[in-house]
Amino acid sequence: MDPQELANFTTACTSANVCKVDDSRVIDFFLSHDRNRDGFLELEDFLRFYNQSCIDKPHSVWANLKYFQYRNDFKTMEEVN
Ligand SMILES: [Ca+2]
Repeated sequence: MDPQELANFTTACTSANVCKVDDSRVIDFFLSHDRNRDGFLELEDFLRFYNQSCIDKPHSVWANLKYFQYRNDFKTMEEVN
């Protein structure tokens, strides 16, 4: 995932304004989670972030899942309709 993709993901996860690539959330995220500093977030980095987020801020993780149409049983709304 590159910074633009993270900005798009952040926009998709929130109902706030559009997140731009130069948003401090994007910059700070890459500073904290792009372990090999290549400008891309590897799947392992992304999963590590979400794993820790499940512990630190579960309400945010549930909200993210909800935005992507996942129910509390991890089924998508598409699956059950
Ligand atoms: Ca990287």
